[in-house]
Amino acid sequence: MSTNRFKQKLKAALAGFVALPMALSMGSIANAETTIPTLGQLKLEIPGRKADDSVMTAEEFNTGREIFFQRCAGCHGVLRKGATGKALTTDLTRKKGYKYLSDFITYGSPAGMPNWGTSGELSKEEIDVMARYLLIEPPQPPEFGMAEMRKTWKVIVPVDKRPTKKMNDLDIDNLFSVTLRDSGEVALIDGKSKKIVTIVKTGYAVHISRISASGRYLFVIGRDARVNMIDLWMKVPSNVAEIKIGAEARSIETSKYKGWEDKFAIAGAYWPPQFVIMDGATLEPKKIVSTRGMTVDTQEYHPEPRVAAIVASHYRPEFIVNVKETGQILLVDYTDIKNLKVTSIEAERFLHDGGFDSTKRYFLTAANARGKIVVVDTKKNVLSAIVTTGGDTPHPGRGANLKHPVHGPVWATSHLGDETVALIGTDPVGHPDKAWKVVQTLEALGGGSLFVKSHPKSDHLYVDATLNPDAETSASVAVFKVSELNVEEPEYITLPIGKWANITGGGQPRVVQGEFNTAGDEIWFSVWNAKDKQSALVVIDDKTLKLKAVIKDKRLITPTGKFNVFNTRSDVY
Ligand code: DHE
Repeated sequence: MSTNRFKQKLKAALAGFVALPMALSMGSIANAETTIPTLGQLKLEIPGRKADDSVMTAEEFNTGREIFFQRCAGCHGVLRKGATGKALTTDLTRKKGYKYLSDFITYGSPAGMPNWGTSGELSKEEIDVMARYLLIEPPQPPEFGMAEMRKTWKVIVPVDKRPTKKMNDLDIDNLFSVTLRDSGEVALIDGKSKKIVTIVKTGYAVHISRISASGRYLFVIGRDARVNMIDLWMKVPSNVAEIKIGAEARSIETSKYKGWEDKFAIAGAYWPPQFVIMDGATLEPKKIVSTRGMTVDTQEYHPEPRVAAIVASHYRPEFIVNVKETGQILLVDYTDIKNLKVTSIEAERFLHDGGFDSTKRYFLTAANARGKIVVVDTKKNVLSAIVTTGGDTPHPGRGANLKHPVHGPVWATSHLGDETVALIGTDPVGHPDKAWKVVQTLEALGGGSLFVKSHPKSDHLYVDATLNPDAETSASVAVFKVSELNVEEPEYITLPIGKWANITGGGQPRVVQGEFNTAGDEIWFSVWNAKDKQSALVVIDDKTLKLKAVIKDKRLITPTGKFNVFNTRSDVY
């Protein structure tokens, strides 16, 4: 037990985030065409090159494009308009020039740009190519409309061939869907026995799992925008439908409003910037909606507003869609898809992840690069507040709901860029003076935190520090006792989860994303190592904070997110 405090202001945490292996599958994008100008045309100096030299050869251009999509697009955007990372449009890059760009890529910056050169991630030759690549116009990747989507759509098991009742003896509600990031699979693990029930092939670098309101269907989305639909009623759960909804994506959700359970699924794409509403039983694409449009602040057109988190309203037949770059939150009414009604809420730019308060009425979501949490009232369909967290880059996941001994119901977010955890009051009726205000700031292990977690039955708040550059910190979790938050500087307990996993064969395993079981008496963490190294899942007894189990299996390759069926479908966190 220790209360070590790492107070470094860890901008490097952000750098680590994008420096993680990100081999995106960008096949369709890799065919885009562009003309490559000469140095004379651009009036640019590149040491050792003459004015009539092309800025790069076609081969170099392909290399640059591939590296950009793998390493840079997540933060800077495919069209380089900037989001978490700075804009890299040619009006800016040409002003800075080749030398500046290659130095920047080599050494990084304290504001979060990874040091691609000095870290050894990119060679000198690759950095040279990247600096030149940034001097020419970004290629516009192809669109992906209904025709392309339908070509990829497969119903593997038609609805009338599926079981009419549950064919296995699994406790489905206490099943965990575990992302096996780099093998493009999910492991379904029984919550009680901790045994792997089956491993299901999914899209490349799976991002998240979400579960239909009934609990029968599991939806998984990969970074390559492939959606897999798994039927948990089958003797051995497996894929029953599949579709690709673009070139790159992160979010998926299903309809949850009473009377509309399991009716629709929705997936949001990073490229092209759009979302698609699909049939909830077959994934047949029904309606594609582009998210291109005006930013909420300067009201300028943005060509690449990516779809970040999507949640399903419990108060209305609506999906709530975060549009990252424009800062619009769209409330999409799915009762009449032909005459689609969308309420557009002016929120804040750079929306990312978020979740509900304990009543499920308010959606709290991070505008991470703006240091804000936006609150939407999903009953009245209005913006309730925009809260400045006071920390650097809030990153809540779905957040954590706590009953604070002084401030009443609060929702928590940790931060990528520093050690703080902001607690925001969420009870406008019982505690009106605290609602939508940061009522307390906790200090946890250090920067690089990705996720916080609690459960209505737990008296603990768990905070990871996954991307902290210090190996011991990134393999540990801070735990606060909720009933003891009534002091000015609450202490936390450090759980050395990475150590408990007793990983053999090396690597630098990072501990990420706690997830409770259905009963709310144990919490699971991933011990996430490189894909050729041993990883594990570690289960902690929530009452005693003692190690309960370590799950190891050579099939558990790069486990990251874990999604308990009951908690995910009912938004319990
Ligand atoms: Fe995630 C959720 C985007 C990197 C693990 N991630 C999300 C969501 C978005 C997102 C928009 C919310 C989806 C929703 O609720 O509908 N993530 C991104 C990125 O753009 C980013 C920063 C960079 C990238 O290029 O992908 C990124 N994410 C990561 C990782 O490196 C993580 C740690 C490991 C991995 O598997 O790739 C990671 N993201 C997760 C997890 C969730 C998530 C586990 C779901 C958390 C939850 O509790 O719901």
